Amino acid sequence: MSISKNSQRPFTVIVEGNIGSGKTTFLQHFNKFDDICVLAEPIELWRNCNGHNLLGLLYEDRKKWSFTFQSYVQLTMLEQHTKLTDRPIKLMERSIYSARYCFVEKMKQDGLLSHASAAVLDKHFEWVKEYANVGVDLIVYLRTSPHVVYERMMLRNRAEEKSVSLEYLQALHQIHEDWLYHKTIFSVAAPVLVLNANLDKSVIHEEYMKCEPQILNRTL
Ligand code: DGT
Repeated sequence: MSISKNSQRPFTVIVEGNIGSGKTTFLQHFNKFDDICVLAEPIELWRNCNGHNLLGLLYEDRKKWSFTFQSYVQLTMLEQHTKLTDRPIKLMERSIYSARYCFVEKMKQDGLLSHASAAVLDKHFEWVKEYANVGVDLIVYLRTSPHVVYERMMLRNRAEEKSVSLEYLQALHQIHEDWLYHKTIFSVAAPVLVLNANLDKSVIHEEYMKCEPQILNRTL
């Protein structure tokens, strides 16, 4: 694994959006292209870190496990960003940016991280941004309304997410909006393409196809 900032990286696209916004389906849509290295979110790693289900622990007791969880998310995201590939395009589900700007931010707002823990995460994040090869070229924002993703989340019934409330999704939505749509908080690492991800699965592929030129031809 190389984390040299100077080493070449593929054209890198990150897919962002609220929990349940359809990032996995989006990635599946692009799986068919030989040019693209598709990297799904490392959620299975978060569910099994040497036998510990960190995602489960997090939702059981957020105050106790937020720092531990985010430390591991940051590591696994760094691995994804720097994973070598021969393909010219890399498509990633989420990023080290949403981990910090959305999830850590929400934890700070909710008082789940001590000032000291937040400082450690921030120092790590700032170092990675400065010295590691985590640049991105395009951000695809799957824009949804919180009610829609809440329903989807209930339907998929992921065991760990039973305690996730509509209020939590609304707050997370607002942070995504401020970061990627209004661009009023944090810096935006690349141009943002906004898609209507409220659409039903039966028609969403047409919406996804709107991205194909930007991703495959790399023109913006
Ligand atoms: P999709 O395909 O759009 O439905 O994607 P999801 O909902 O499977 O993926 P995502 O990343 O929105 O959320 C997966 C779970 O992991 C969800 O319970 C939220 C949690 N999660 C993801 N990234 C982070 C993070 O950086 N921090 C925290 N606290 N939770 C995270």
